Amino acid sequence: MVIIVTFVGPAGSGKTSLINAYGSWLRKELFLRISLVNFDPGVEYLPYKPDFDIREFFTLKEIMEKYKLGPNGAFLKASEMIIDYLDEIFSREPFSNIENYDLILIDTPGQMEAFIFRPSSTLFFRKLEKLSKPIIVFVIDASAIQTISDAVTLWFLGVLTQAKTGLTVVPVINKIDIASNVELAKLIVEKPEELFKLAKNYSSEGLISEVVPELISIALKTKGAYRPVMVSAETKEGLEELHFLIHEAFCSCGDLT
Ligand SMILES: Nc1nc2c(ncn2[C@@H]2O[C@H](COP(=O)(O)OP(=O)(O)OP(=O)(O)O)[C@@H](O)[C@H]2O)c(=O)[nH]1
Ligand SMILES: [Mg+2]
Repeated sequence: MVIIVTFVGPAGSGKTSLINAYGSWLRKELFLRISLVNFDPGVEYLPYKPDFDIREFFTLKEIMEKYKLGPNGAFLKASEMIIDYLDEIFSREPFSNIENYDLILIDTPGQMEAFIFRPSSTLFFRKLEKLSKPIIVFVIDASAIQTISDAVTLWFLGVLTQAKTGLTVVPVINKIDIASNVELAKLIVEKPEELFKLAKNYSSEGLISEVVPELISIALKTKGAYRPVMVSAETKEGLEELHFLIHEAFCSCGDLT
């Protein structure tokens, strides 16, 4: 059964680069049949050749001009348009021939509030669910983690993605080659309970010291059995662990027939 992985994460976290690196690695090392799909109408340059590209239907630029919108309004419009075109999109490669592929990797825009956190994404994922059990890889940018609250808020966006979609979400910490605070990033992966203790003793005053440990305890409750992995789309380290994690998440939430 095909594994469909949607890469989600804040702007610039490395979704596109990671899909490119992971897709190439899967082809070269495991000889798997991989299809790459672009759902970001705003991207100007893609490092990979997609089998399906939403820009064949519309681009952000066209929407901005046609509807006289700014970039954010145009992203909102684009996510509504994806739903209008849903049947047509799913009648195209690779969705029309999923038996030809082992994995389909889907790229999404970083403007999560304009797609993932909108009603459109529910319809999109319901459609994917008809093909296979969708897995979401949530990409966290290690170079954006400097403090405990950075670590927790980015991690928590993944928890919210899980709450919104109801799907299995595996967090992945990307850009470890340029991590701002590698020890803190590592804590999410290796000892999230430790992060909780640190946050409890957080010297900062007021709400943060109360809210942050609460957020961590919710994240811990919802994290499931998967240990996040640390990767770099640039140096390619961690790609094997990422594959193992995706496979594990797929096997434990769907059947393999
Ligand atoms: N050093 C380093 N840079 C990275 C890594 N992954 C991505 N980048 C860089 O980070 C920037 C953003 O990467 P993208 O792959 O475009 O990120 P994205 O999440 O697809 O961005 P949006 O689609 O705009 O949300 C680019 O300059 C990449 O070269 C990494 O692992 N290490
Ligand atoms: Mg991108």
